[in-house]
Amino acid sequence: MKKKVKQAAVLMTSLSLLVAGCGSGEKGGASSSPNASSSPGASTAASATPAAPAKIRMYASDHSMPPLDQNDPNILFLEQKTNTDLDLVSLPHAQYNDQLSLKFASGDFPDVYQSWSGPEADLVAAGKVLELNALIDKFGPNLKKVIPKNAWDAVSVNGKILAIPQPSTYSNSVLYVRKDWLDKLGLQVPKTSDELMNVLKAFRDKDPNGNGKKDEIPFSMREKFSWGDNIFGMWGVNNSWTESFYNNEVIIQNIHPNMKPALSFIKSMVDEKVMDSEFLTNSRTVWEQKIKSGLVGMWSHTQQLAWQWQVDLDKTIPNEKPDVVAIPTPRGAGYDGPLGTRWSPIAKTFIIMKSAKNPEAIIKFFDWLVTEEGQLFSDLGQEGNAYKKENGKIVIDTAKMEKQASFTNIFKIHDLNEAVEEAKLSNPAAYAKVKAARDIGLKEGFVNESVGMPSVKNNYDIANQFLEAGSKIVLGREPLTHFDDFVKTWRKQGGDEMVKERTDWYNKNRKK
Ligand SMILES: [Ca+2]
Repeated sequence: MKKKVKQAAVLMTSLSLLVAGCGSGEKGGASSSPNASSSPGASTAASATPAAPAKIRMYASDHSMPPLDQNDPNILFLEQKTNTDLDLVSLPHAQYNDQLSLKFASGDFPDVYQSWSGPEADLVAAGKVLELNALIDKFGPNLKKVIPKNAWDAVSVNGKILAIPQPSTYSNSVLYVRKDWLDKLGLQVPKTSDELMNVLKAFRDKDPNGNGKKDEIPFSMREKFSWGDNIFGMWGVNNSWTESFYNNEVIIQNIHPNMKPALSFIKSMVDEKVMDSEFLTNSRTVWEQKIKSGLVGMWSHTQQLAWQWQVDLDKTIPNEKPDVVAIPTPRGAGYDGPLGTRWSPIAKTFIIMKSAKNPEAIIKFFDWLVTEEGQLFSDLGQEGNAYKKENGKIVIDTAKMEKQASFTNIFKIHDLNEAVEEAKLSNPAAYAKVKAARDIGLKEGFVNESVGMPSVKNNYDIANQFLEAGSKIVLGREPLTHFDDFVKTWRKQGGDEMVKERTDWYNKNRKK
């Protein structure tokens, strides 16, 4: 009970701040009477008087950062630029979906709310969600220009656009290699799974760290097969929740037949002792420690950290002159489909309710955010604060930029602004490394059909059952054929229902 009271108090405070913000805003007395601007008399005062700011009530995640004040200078600037009166309610990230559900269940709907996918199926079924096609055609020219088709597709059902997506054009994870080790041993970047195995064996045998000890860990990954994405990705599958349309069914990739060659390859890595012996249990800390101490030759990780890994290793093993580079995912033997990791074309989304009072203004609001000016603003705030322009180049004050991360997390609706990304990094070498990793990520990746699908009613313990069967296979306690038994058993114990549920949804809503 006490907590509820406290929340109400916070809400009251933010509302009163909003009112105060309006009163002291550039429009002065006009806001005291919401009807003033629509009365015929108002237009006689000055023909150039703009329309009253459109009120927009928005729910968004706080992205685990301090909530934004309604008087935050960036919010005020955004309101002024878009002629809106924004009532932003940021909800705690960890309970975001629960809190949203509670609000919706009690009939408390905003004009627009943030999500990470298309709207929940029950909201759509209840007719609560606004279809955006016509509005975007009319009021969203920049949205149409900046957001690619695959991102729109991920938030569309039967061609009806049900959210504004923030696009994400690259896949999650790339393969990193100690290029200095390759060079030292006269090795080429591996392009196939066989070449990869040869490189890993050379790392094992030829003392690339030069300490006279056979202490190298050619490849490392983390507990429960995590961060092994680009090993699985050599055969176009993924261990984290990923679904694909295969053989007229939508299946979770843990039961995809391509898992067999992937698990078989991991088994050979274990047999050849080129895989970290603790790969099934490594915590993040232990795994990072091994890489930073210069023992690991290759690992899979998010491509955004291409420069961070270099900085970390420069710090911990400067004498070895480490060179961390991202390389394309090698092609698995016998496989000819797309490589890399599962790929989501969207980052976050904004869903507009049918009850929204100013849908046109909401579309225009997001349309401004993806203009070149809006992109710079949502990334870096107002010019002269966290950034300035010198000879046409953006120069960033990093400390100030970090202070406005809360704002960026909520309002950034573009993917990456190249000029900003370049300016964020300390030097051209850093940018080159990050760009190279991103370019690999851009070319790679396969579609994850679960993006934009409703959540499953029951997953029939797929993750644990895969982990158990997969571990037994790669450790040699069961033969590779055990995979077929695992699939059969899982399907029989309810998995078939999940496959049917997903396939039915796909056929009804997505099949072309
Ligand atoms: Ca060594």
